Amino acid sequence: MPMNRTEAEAATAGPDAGRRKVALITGITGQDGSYLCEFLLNKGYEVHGVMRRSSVFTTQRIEHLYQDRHQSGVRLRLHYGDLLDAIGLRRILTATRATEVYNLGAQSHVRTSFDQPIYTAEAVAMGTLNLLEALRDYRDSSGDDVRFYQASSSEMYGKVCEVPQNERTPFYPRSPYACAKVHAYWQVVNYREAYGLFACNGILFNHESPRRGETFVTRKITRAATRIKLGMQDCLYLGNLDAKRDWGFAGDYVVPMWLMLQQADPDDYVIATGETHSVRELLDVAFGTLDLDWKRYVRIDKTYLRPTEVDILLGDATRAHDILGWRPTVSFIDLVRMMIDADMELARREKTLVDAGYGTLPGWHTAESIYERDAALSQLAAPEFDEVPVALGQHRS
Ligand code: NAP
Ligand code: F7E
Repeated sequence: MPMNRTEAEAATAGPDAGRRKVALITGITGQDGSYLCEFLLNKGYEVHGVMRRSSVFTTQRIEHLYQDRHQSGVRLRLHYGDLLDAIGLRRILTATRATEVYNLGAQSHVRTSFDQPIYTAEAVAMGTLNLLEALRDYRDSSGDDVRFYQASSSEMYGKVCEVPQNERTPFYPRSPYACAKVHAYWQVVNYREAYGLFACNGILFNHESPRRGETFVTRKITRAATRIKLGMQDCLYLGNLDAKRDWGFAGDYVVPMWLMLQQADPDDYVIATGETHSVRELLDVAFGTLDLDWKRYVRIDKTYLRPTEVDILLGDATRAHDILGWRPTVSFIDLVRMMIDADMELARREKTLVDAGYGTLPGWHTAESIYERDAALSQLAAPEFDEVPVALGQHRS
C-alpha cells in the first residue's frame, strides 16, 4: 500500500525527510513560476529558475524574491536557458544538482497557438521532451534521484467526452496548444514507465491571480473594469462570452505540484475547484463589484474567437483530495474580487501619474495600452480569421 502524504506530513516526516531540497523551475518568470518559487523558498528549498534572455526585464513577478547573488545565504538563482536548448538544460542540471524539476515553461496562450502552431509545439511538446531527455541523461550519469513535475492542462480535454473531467477522461484537444500538451503528457507517462523516472502530470484547470498575464480573459476583464471605473478606458473588446471554465486561484494550485513530488509513487492528478462559470458570470462579478453594468462597455470582436473552442471545463479533483489531501481555499467570487482589488490599486497609481503629467512607469499600461493594442492586433488578425467559418454563436461544433 503506497504511503500518501499530505502537506503537513510531507514537510516533516517520511524516508525522504533528509533529501537535499533543490528545485529547478522552468517558466519561473510566469504566473505559476512566481507562486511556486515563493512556496518552495518558504519550505526551505534552494530554488533555481530557467529564464529566457530578453532585451527587456521579465522578472517583475519574482522581483520581491530576488536576492543579489553577492549576498550570503542566497537561495534563489536564475540561469539563462530555453526549453528549445536541450544541451543548455543538461548543463543547468549538472550545475544545480536539482532534486526536483518543475516544467512550467510554455507558450501558454491558446488563441496565440493558432497563430504560432509550430513554435507552440516546439516549446510545449519538444521543449518537454528536451527536458526529459536531459533529466534522464543527468540521472543516469550522476546516479542522483530526480523528480519531475509536468504542467499539463485541462485544455487537453477540449471537446469534452464527459462532464466533469477526471484522470480517466479521454483527451480531445482543440488547439495547437492542447495538441502539444497532449504530446508532452504522454511523453511524461512513457518516461515514467520506460525509464522508471519519478515523473508526474498535474492536469490543472484554469487558475488565475493578480499576476495573471493581461491577455487571459480574467485579467483582461479585471484590468479593463478598474480602468473603466477610473475613466481611463471606455470599452472592452472580448470574444466568446458563453465559454465556461473551472477557475481557481494560482496560489492554491502550486501546492499540489509540490505534493505530487513528495508521494511514494509518481502519478497524474486533476487539480480543479469543481465549479464552472461562464465569461458572462465573470463579467457580472467583476463589473458588479465596481457597481458597473458590463453590458454598457463590452463589445464583441471576433478576433478573439478561436477556430475551435472549448465550450466547458469542469474538473473532478477527488483523487487529489483523497491522496494529496489538497483542497482549494479561494472561491470564484473571492478570486475575482482579489483581482479587482489588485487592479484597482494599479489603475489608481496609473491615474495618479497620468493626472500629474508624468505618463506611466516603464512596463505599465498607458492610455493607449490594452484598448488600442488590442484594437491594433484585431486589425492585423481580422482578415485571416474572416476566412474561418466561425461567427458569434456558431462556433460550437
Ligand atoms: P505563463 O504566465 O504564460 O508563463 C509561462 C512561462 O514560460 C514564462 O516564464 C515564459 O517566459 C516561459 N517560457 C515560454 N517559452 C519558453 C521557452 N521556450 N523556454 C523556457 N521558458 C519559456 O504561464 P502560467 O499561467 O504561469 O502557466 C504555467 C504552466 O502551466 C504553463 O506550462 C501552462 O501551459 C500551464 N498551465 C497553465 C494553466 C493556467 O490556467 N494558468 C492551466 C494549466 C496548465 P517569459 O517570461 O520569458 O515569457
Ligand atoms: O480564455 C474566452 C476564450 O485565454 C478563457 C491558459 O492558461 O487555461 C488558459 O487557457 C475563455 C476561452 O484561457 C476572450 O474563448 C472570451 O473560452 O483566459 P483564456 P484558456 O484558453 O482557457 C488553460 C487551462 C491553459 O492551459 C492555458 O495555458 O475565455 N474569451 N473573450 C477570451 N479569452 C481571451 N484570452 N481573450 C478574450 O478577449
